[in-house]
Amino acid sequence: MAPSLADGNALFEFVVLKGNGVKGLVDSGLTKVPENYIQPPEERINKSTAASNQQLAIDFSELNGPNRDNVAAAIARAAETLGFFQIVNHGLPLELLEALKDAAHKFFGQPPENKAVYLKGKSPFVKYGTSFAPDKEKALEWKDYVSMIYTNDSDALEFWPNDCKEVALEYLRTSTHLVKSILEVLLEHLRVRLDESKLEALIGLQTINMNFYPICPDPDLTVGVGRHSDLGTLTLLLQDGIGGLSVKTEENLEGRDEEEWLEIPPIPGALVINIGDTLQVLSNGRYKSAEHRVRTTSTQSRVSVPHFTMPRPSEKIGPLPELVERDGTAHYREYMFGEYLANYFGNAHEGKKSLEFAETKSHF
Ligand SMILES: O=C(O)CCC(=O)C(=O)O
Repeated sequence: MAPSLADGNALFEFVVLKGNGVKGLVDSGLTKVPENYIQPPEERINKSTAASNQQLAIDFSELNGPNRDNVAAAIARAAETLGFFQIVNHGLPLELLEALKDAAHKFFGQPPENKAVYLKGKSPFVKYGTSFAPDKEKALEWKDYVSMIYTNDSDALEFWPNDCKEVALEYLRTSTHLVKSILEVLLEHLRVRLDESKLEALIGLQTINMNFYPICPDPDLTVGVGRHSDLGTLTLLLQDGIGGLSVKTEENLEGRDEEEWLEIPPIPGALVINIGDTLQVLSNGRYKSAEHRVRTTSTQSRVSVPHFTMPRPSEKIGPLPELVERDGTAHYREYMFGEYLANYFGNAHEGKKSLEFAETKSHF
């Protein structure tokens, strides 16, 4: 039974510890946002203030044709400025994208007890949960998720949830190919060559997540995901048609004199790509890991399916030596990626604060 909304501890136990998630709370018939979810005013997302990003989706198929140089330049430019771009004609079948969204709805539509078997700590291959760091957050995020950690195909088929495993694995297989091509373009632009094994090592740890944002009685008070950057190398994201994802531009970007939030509008059939902290570090700050956040909606639940690629925990990460030599200084120190992971998951979302872990004194 759903707890009294006025009892914060009971609500936390119901949503987080027992695995009912925000979905369980919404299904219990709530009509107002409980205190645990009310964001401080500075974190709330006012719909009217986000401008729509006019950047067009990049036609990825042109990377293999006569227009390659222009497409590669557009990818590099987006990575150097906003840290976000969208691609179409990427080669992932549209039926697969539809099947992924359906699988996400199916997984979260199950009774709570079926999802709770995957609660954090129960399996090394799957983590089901809600919000990002519920123990550490001032206000919870209005989101449930399931994270499928990839080791190999047979573990995925044995341990990932039945409703999602086949499509999620197919998504991982096909999108890894895309991620590698994007990484190659970005390295080429920096005039750095990495052998195949080093490239593999930079994306040696991969997860497919499914996010579920239930309808919210008052989106102005809550966040679906708070301001954060991703920790890894590149993220490839499938979003449905509801919208709500926005990215923060930096000051001085393309003539702006102050930072601004730009919507990343849903484009049918497109995939969103964003730069993670690791690529910002590797590129010695040239590529921008993008700060982003998600607004909730009051009309329909939203799903998104990110494919996170990152180095293995035992990988040593730091700015690429060619770039340090060229720039004359390293803006980030070297560390084991496992240390970065522990620091990232040990803190609540707070914009790009995660990168402070890697910054040196010469950081701009
Ligand atoms: O749902 C989205 O559009 C973005 C999700 C996200 O930022 C995340 O899962 O880290």
